[in-house]
Amino acid sequence: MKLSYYGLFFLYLSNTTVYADQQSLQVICSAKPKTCQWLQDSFIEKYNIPTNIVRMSSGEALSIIEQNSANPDVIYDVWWGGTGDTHLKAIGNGFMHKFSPKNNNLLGWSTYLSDLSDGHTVGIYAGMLGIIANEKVLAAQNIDLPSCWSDLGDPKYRGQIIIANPATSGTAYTFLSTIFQIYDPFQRLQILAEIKENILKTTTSGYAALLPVANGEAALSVAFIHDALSLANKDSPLTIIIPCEGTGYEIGAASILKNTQHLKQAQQFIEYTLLAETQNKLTREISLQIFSNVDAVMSPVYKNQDNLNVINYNFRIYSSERMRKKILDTWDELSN
Ligand code: S7P
Repeated sequence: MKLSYYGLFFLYLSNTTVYADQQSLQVICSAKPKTCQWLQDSFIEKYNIPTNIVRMSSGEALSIIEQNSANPDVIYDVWWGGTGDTHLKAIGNGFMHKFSPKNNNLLGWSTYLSDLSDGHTVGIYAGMLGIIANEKVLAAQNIDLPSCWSDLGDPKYRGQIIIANPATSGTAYTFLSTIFQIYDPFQRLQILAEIKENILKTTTSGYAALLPVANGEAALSVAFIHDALSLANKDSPLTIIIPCEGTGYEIGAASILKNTQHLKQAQQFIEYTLLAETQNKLTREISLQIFSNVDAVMSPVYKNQDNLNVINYNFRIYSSERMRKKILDTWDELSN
């Protein structure tokens, strides 16, 4: 029997259910691990509220929440970070608590997500997707850089792409839904089939796919550009390409789970992450997304307006149950 990506993923999750300790605030964090650790430490330091943060990729978190919605022993309180489409899907299925932040000093895209979810989530950060290339690896083989999403299917990039699994990763799901929104059904099937042929391996999270590319194991990845820039250094120069067709973007969200046993602390946690002071510390020390507080400093990655060739991303449609299934099934059924 051939186990699909999807099948393997659920097999993996069925062994990882966490029975949370009742005393602490339990937070699922879908940002990069360093950000999650920083949030745990700084929140405890500031409020002295026992808090336990578990890192999961966006799709992993969604599956855990879906599987455990009816199990009162599994008591996650907050889901912080990760792509907004996965939060919206959990909200659509009735798994999340209402939450409207007291903080009203937020940018339009942040409150847009609240409106879209009928007051069940809020946008914490935003970031654009891009093609990330290790030019040294390409130059060593005399291969030029791709310029467009469709170039990634060129046979010259065979074995040169490492991306995440879209069932587990919000980054990879955003990539597929971007291709779905740019190309017609025939073209997207063809492009995705060609790209899949070029994949060397997949990872669970989008950020994890960048590490082997930075280390020269392969030449190309697809990731949020702020994550790539926070990794780029002199020894492993990563080049960011905004594809010629335009690119998709994420609104990273924060929501409270319906079964929370620590509602007040959960609200306090999210409010803490909406403060300009918290967001500025993250920008200075760890994370280069655009943060949602009006008074937050602008990430140096996104200051350059030339970077903003984004598509009119449809969060409502691409977070729906039907569309998520369609996208994941399409990817799963393509061979590589
Ligand atoms: O650290 C910020 C960030 O990269 O973390 C999230 C993450 O990449 C989404 O992760 P998965 O692919 O693991 O689901 C992003 O939401 C965000 O840009």
